[in-house]
This record gives sequence, C-alpha cells and structure tokens, in this order.
Amino acid sequence: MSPFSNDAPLQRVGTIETHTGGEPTRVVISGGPDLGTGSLAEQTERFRDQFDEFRSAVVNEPRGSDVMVGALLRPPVEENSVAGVIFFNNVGPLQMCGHGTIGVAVALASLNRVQLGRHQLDTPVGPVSFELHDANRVTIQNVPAYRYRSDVEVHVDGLGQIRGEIAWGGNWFFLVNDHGQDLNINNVEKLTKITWAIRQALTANGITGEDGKEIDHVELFGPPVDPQNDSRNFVLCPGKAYDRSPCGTGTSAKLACLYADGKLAAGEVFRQESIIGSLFEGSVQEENGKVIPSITGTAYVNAETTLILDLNDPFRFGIRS
Ligand code: PYC
Repeated sequence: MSPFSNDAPLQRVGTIETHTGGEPTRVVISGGPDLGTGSLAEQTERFRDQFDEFRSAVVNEPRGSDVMVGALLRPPVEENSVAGVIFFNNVGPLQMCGHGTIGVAVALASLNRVQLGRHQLDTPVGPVSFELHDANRVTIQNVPAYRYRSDVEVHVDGLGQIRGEIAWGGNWFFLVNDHGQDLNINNVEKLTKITWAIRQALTANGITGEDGKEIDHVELFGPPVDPQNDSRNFVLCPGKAYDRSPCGTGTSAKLACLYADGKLAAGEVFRQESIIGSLFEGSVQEENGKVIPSITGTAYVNAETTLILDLNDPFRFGIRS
C-alpha cells in the first residue's frame, strides 16, 4: 500500500488492534507515512513535524478516542531488532509505551512476524526487548529506569502541598503516594481532575524531569483491591486520558523508586494493579549500575481494520484539540 500523503483522494491504513489490560493499541501495519531513515528519535521528530494529521487521523475521534494509543511500525534500525515503533496518542508522539510494546508483540505474533521467544524492538528512547511466552503473554525489558528526585513538594490549588517523586521509566512521571483519594473506577472524574491539577502545578512551578524535560504523566498509588497484589495505581496520560492498564513505563518508574528506597530487591516480583483491576508483574535487574525493569502483561487482538481517509471528508484527519 502506498505511503500516506495528505492530499491523495483516498488513503487506506491497515491496522491490528490490541488491548493490554484494557488499554488499546492501534498498530499501524500499512499505509503509514514515509519517515525516511535515521534513528527512531529522528524519525519521530519528522513524524511530529510533518505528519501530525496522520497521527490525529489514526487516534482521534471519530475513528479513535482520547484513550487510543497508536503504534506506527517502522523497519528495524539496529541490526538485532525485528522492527521499530513510534507510539503516539491524542496529543503527540510518546517516547516509549509499555502496554503498547506488549500490544505490538502480540500483533507481530498474530501476523507470524515473530515466534515465541525474545526479540528486540527499536523505540525513540532506545532498543527494548520483549519475550513472547505464548500468543498473549509478554515480558518486556524496558530502557533503564531511575528516580531523579524524591520528596518533591508542590502546591496544588484546592489540594494544598502534595509531595511526590520524579522518575523516568521511558516517560517522565510524578509519583504520589500520599493523596487521600480512593483509587476506585467510580472516582475517575475526580482522580483525573486532581492529577491534571498536579501536572499543571508542576509546570507552573518549573518542576521538571532531568535536563528540564516536561513531566507529562502523573501517577497516584494506593492499596490493592486484590490482596494478592502489591499496589493499585491511577495514571494520567499526557492528553488527559487515564491509563486502563497499570502503565508499563509508569510501573517501571515505580520499580526504580522502590529499588532506590531498598523496598524491592533485584528479581523480586512487584504486582501492580490498574484502576480497572488489570495487572502487570514487574521486577528489576541492576546492570552496569542501571536499573533495568521487566514488565509482564497480556494483550489480545480485538480487531483488524482498514481505516479510510477520504479527501472529501472534512474530518478525515480526526478532531484535533
Ligand atoms: O504503558 O507505558 C505505558 C503507557 C504510557 C501511556 C499509556 N500507556
């Protein structure tokens, strides 16, 4: 299928749709833009600068929704990789996506492009690997994670002083344990409001990740509902949607914080439950002084589609905010 061009009369975009613990990933397997060569980080810049209409067409309404995460498959860059991938959501590209990597692994398996076992995938923040245990169960080995700052206080209007940690897990997170909120699915409107207010307060107060990088994910933690698990979370994503899965990069950030506090030993399994009760199992290894998180979860293929972008359709590129 021809690569995307934004003035062609009719564009067809082939996808495999998966969900990982309730969080969707729309994997683009054909009809995507020509991003040229170079690192995935360079290709992502081209995607951001020149093909934002394509991003919006794939994930935004009326074809998608705020919660949809896109995954554009690219040829591998590194010698040992099976593919490259650029993740994106309702507001732009994501640096890395854990639930999405599990979804991509299951989509590639459904296409017979990978067999059971371990494979490497290129992302804008470096290669990650995934191990396909069966058609649905996958363990990803993420990029190194670390806690950047602990005991960070920020004043949030209506909430007062909120204390949290800043950590990298493939995206930048602000992690809050002490918030007094009920992490219940019936409470998502309030949780969204609160986490959005925290994010805005971080920006307003110039609180960032390393090198001034924007913290665009906020994560609240509380006790699990299932006593077999260790924790429940609520994760607010950059475009104001909450993650239905426990968030692979967010769980990686949490593991790095626990490890830094001596609350998690290398190889010990931490069971992170999402706001809808889906589960990731995480653990860390230390390699060359860096914390490497592994996250295990399951994804299912729930559709194979052809998206149609008709030049006559005024909303062919989606509703952009
Ligand atoms: O699983 O890393 C993740 C993720 C990031 C945004 C949505 N999901």
